[in-house]
Amino acid sequence: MLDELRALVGEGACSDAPEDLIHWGRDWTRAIAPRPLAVVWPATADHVGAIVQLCARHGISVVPSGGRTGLAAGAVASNGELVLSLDRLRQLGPVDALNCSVTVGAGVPNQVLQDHCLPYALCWPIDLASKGSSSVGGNLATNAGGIKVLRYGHARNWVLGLEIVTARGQLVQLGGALHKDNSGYALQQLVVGSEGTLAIITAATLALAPLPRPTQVGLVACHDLQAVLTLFGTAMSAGLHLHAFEYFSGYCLEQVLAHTGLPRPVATAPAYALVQCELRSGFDLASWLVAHAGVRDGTVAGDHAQAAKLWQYRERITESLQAAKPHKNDIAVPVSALPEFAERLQVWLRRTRPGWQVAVFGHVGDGNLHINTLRPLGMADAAFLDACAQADSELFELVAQFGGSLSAEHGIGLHKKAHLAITRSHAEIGLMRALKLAWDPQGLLNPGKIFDMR
Ligand code: 2HG
Ligand code: ZN
Repeated sequence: MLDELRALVGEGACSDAPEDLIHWGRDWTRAIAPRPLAVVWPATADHVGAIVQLCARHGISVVPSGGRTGLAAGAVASNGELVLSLDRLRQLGPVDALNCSVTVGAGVPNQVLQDHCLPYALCWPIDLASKGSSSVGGNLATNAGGIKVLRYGHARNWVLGLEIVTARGQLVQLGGALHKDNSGYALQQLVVGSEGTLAIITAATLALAPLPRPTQVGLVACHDLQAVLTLFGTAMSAGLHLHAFEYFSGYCLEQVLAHTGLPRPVATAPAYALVQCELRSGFDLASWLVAHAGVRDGTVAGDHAQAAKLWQYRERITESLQAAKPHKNDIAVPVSALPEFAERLQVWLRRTRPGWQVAVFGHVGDGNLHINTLRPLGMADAAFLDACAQADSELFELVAQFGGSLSAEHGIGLHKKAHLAITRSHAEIGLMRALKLAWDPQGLLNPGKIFDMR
């Protein structure tokens, strides 16, 4: 099989070296050990098709692989699969400024795409802390969210067409550059967010947005999470034209300061909010924030460079926690239910994780909280994982009571599939299984991710 692969893609484009297997066989998660058969880096979509056909003949499963910044083990190959990296599919098509669209290869990093569109005063408005390394294909396969969902929505809102390779190795174009196309099922939307289980994305035609109008960014220290949520409610009712409204706890900021060496931006507090809104004449974010009860201290960026610095306190939380291998939750409830849910969450955390360090942060403007639980000193890895798995069921039951989701934006991957039925009905999961069977009858593409077939 490996000889055939090498003959197909070239000697240097396929590896089974132990260090490659570890590096390419996993994403940002660390709980499951990578154990792929090999890694292959095709140069063209036709190669991708031929590789899938080869795998089908040999009965080898395929794990499609993008920038591997995912947090749900959706790109982990732990079971002798072939890792199929889309890294070399980096073609950048011309920007169609009139149609506001561009076609790019799946391996193009998010930031490279943004730079490509900038001269046309356009952007692909999916903005992520991992934009330097996450790729367009991965962003779409996981329907990535990020820090501007409040303003622009998820990745799926910004895709027009997809080029895919099916589980039979067929290259198929789904949709095109059309902003309006009501001719039957929107199959490209089915592939978006399917985490590589239905097809492999090789290229995408993306919808682009005009560059945002100038914005103001402020970082404020608040009494608690409830004060942050009240501030958000007031901002919404005041019609603040929000682009982002983010929360992080005092503990998160301390971890970022320790990890990055950045200076303390505002007075120490239990909770912080990062607010980004459009610059409108007659509105001054600084005075608006100061006038708000519950805000202890704050700073508003004077220019673009200062705004980018303020964002670092929020965007660098994940990397600051990474060394501690935290257990991650990524839940969502309807935004209006967040204040009551947050109240119940705090009580639940105090009861189930007394004395544990828990980093809570997230996109409160989207009803999305990230809960990172750190392993207490002296507790063995296995005991920690067991305790977290048990706590997860309780947490997701609570989320379900509020009509929420156990994964707001990171996806299900291997990590959350055991709990999927808590917030998705059996009927829904049954329909997902039927689709998987129709698209991938041999179960070759990213098997075991999202749900098992039985
Ligand atoms: C973020 O919002 C990312 O920074 C990562 O979604 C969240 O590390 C996490 O739990
Ligand atoms: Zn997030």
